Amino acid sequence: MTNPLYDMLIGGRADSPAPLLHLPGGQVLSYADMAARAARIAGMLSAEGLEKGDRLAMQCPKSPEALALYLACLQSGVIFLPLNTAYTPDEIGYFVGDAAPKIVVTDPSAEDALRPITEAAGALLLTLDAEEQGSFAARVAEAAPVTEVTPCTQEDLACFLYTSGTTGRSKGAMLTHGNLASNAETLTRTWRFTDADVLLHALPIFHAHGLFVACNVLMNAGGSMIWLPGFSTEAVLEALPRATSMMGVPTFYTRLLDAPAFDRDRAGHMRLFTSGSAPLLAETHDRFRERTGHAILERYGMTETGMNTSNPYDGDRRAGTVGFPLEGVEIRIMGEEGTPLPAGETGMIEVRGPNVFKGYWQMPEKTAEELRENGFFITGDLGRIDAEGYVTIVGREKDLIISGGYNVYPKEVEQLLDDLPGVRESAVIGVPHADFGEGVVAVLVAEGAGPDLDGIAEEVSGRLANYKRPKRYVLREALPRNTMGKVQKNVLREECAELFAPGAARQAGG
Ligand code: MLC
Ligand code: AMP
Repeated sequence: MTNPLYDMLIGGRADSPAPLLHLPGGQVLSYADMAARAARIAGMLSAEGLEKGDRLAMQCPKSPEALALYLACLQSGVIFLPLNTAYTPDEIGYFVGDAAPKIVVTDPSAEDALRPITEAAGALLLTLDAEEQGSFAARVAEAAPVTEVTPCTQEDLACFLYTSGTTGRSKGAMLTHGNLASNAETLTRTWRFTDADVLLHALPIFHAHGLFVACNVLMNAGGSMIWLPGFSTEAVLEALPRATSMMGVPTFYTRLLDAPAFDRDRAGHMRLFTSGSAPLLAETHDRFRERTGHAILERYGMTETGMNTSNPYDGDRRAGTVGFPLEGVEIRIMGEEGTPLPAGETGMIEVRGPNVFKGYWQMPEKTAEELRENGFFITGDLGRIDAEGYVTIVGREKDLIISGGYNVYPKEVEQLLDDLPGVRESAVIGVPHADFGEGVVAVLVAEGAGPDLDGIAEEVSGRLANYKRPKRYVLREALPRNTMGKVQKNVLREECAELFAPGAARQAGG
């Protein structure tokens, strides 16, 4: 086979009438339909002169055509760069400058704002909306389909996923065909996905979870997906009786538990619920089991590595743990002295395996800081492995907030706030939030007459994606610091712990 990942996902079923996507209106798209869509898009990419190794960026609402675009890129050897639909033009400008894509596909509503960015970068800007209309669709309709598949090896690059860092600058994680294929194979086997599965797909498709875990696994298994544009409790409740399985972030499960209609009758027939991207509280796991009889299967992964660990399909799915290393994946816990720690001791989680990415795009020094020469990736997560082999994540060394399954790097928000009038300095923290797990809070130290909080909230909303924006602003005389001068964020987190509790006072931005 010349392009194992493409063949695994769609090429091997290019003539199959088996259902792939069940759409909200009742329409069904087969594997053959999807392969034909990918072929037409591949024709357009070729007509536009894109070649193996070129990049294409997509910031579009979820649609079957957006999935077909991903597959067409794999077919053509073009590196696919999916971008969160919440990113502002400011944020997109950075990714376009860094990755230099030849084509950028966006929602028509962002076209005017992105035009100067793509023109400066020499990229072609095309539009594709949620109804699959726009200049992208028009060009694809004109192109002759290409059924040839560009040969790609396991080492060839398939996708870039941008992930922010502790310095505030985003890095393009380079994922290979082999990374994605090996993870899809392992997860399909571990979670027993088959062509009889119908996955309820309510995740976005611009991140590892919704695209590589959900779509890749289902397509590898030959199953189908109930394709929802996003998560809504009503739509999920309505679709559940037709599904066998669902993958979600913890917010999906807490929202379902808030709905009285979510009960054993609605969920009892399901084969599997999985959770990841953020910690699932043991309390949520227990309430879910009581309500439905199902133990949610929690797993642990990240952009740079795909999935690393999973609770067992058979056996004890232990609340508060992320289970065992996946087949072929090594996990070790490192102490501060740089030596591996024995069972039960807490240290830095490091991961090695065919799932681990190739490095950060054009950032060899960042790659060297996080990816050891011996292949272990330093995750920034702190954890331990117990005597039975279960991995527990106990915290993060990296300064990271996870809100509703999206990552927010405080540095990026602080850098923006520090430059605003009336702000001497800021500290951005995550505090408990019933819906999103953690909610973003900005602690500000005033300068001069002090900040205009409404003005700040407005400025921030023009510059940062919605999930990164502080939901509360708190003013403080000074930031607490230790003797080394480092801001003690733990002190601030304690002070602000109740900010999102029911009845807590609201300020600007929330
Ligand atoms: C939306 N908002 C959020 C938010 N999502 N704020 C904080 N955190 C989030 N995740 C904002 C909205 O802009 C809005 O602001 C307000 O919060 C309420 O919005 P909502 O309508 O309630 O949000 P909704 O559209 O329902 O989205 C919530 C969500 C969504 C949980 C369904 O965020 C989501 O789909 N999350 C999944 C993330 C994911 O796929 N992560 C995988 C990463 S991969 P305002 O101001 O307009 O009121 C990875 C690797 C791995 O991590 O291991 O999987
Ligand atoms: P991302 O960079 O978006 O891929 O986010 C990856 C990070 O999400 C990991 O490094 C962890 O900190 C966190 N994460 C993912 N899954 C879990 C989980 N099941 N429990 C706790 N944290 C998780």
